[in-house]
Amino acid sequence: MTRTQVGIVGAGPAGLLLSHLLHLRGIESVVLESRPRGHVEHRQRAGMLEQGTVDVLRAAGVGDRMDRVGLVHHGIELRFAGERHRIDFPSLAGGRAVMIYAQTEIVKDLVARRLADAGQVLFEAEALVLDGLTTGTPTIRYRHEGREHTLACDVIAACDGFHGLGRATLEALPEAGTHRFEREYPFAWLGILADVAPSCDELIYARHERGFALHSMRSATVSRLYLQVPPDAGLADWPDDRIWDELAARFEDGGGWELTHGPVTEKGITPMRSFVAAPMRHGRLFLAGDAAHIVPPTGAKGLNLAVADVTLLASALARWLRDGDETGIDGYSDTALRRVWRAEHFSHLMTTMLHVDPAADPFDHQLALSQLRYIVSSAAAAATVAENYVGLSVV
Ligand code: RFL
Ligand code: PHB
Repeated sequence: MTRTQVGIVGAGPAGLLLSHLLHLRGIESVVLESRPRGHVEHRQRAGMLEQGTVDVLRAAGVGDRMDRVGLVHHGIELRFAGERHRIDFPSLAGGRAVMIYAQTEIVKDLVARRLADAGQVLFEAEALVLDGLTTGTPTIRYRHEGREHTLACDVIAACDGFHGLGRATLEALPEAGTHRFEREYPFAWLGILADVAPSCDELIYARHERGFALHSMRSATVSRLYLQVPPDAGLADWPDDRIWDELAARFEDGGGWELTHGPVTEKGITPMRSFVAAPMRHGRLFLAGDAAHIVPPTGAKGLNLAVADVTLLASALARWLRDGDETGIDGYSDTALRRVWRAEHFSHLMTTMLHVDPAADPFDHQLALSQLRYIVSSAAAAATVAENYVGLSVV
């Protein structure tokens, strides 16, 4: 049996950043991660950071590489019906901007920093059972190097993603009173990484009658692109040539804009889902990040929500564990959920407006087009998209 103040399950961005923020406040933690370090550091996922996320990483002293190689973007393009429209963030959202910096890089920066600070991050350590949640000493039973161990803690933070143990544990306890709110979408995203310079300076979100497409990037030489595909699509259905042809068709603007092709270095399919589990706390177990909520990636909010949750949780836990002040932890779930629901709404709006539901009737199609036209012709409507996209400081 070992002991720590905060036992953290999961070394994704939520768990690693929580551990680092607690360390800065003099609170000790142990992070247990079921997968190997290389897997966690190379899993291709999100890439767009809100201004607030950038500010948190800088203030925590883990923003140097982000500031050196990240790309600051001041707008996005909406493309539909052969038209191109720019949403300008600084003029519409109080001078704010966003940063393109991949989740893989944030995770590498945080792992390096935790290890440099002699933090305990155990890879290939799978949490098996969370116990004693309403006692003064909850425990985590986990398997590491072929043996089972027990970690006794003051608090457990489940930062273990959508398929993790934290939420499953709460859902199996009727007294936790966990509610699920969820929505499935009749499509998925096929994402590629390609060794080619981006064909645009800012992200392009395109609605085309063939479906949605997104042009994002990782650097001046690496592009990240996504296509709406059927929910049951397999990678075998999508050889590289078909992907490039489909992307070119969906980004078509009738005006000579061209998509440059390049070698595809990675491909994956992600289901689309909206999900919230509430409350995000039971006794001494706290959920943060994807463990508690999922958004479809169209609003680029998943990683940003994970960062917002643990920023709140770290200061609430520090006040409690250091000063005995419980107000922060008592308000954690309600405060976090306000931001979560704002992001759920925005992500749902972006998703339904930009994707083509094969079962939708022409009425839905016209509603989506009308919503897009409104956004690109009214400063008030454009500001709604801009301020949600760059992130609201108070929700
Ligand atoms: P993560 O990153 O899923 O990390 C959870 C970690 O917990 C570990 N784990 C366990 N460890 C020990 N014991 C157990 N029993 C465990 N069970 C699980 C897992 O191995 C993992 O390392 O959650 P976190 O930290 O909350 O971070 C959230 C973000 O990762 C997530 O919101 C975004 O990446 C969502 N997301 C995207 N967001 C965007 O904004 N834009 C995107 O393009 C985008 N693409 C994606 C995504 C999420 C994906 N997932 C979850 C399948 C693409 C994918 C494929
Ligand atoms: C990405 O760069 O991976 C990305 C950017 C914006 C999104 C989703 C994904 O909305």
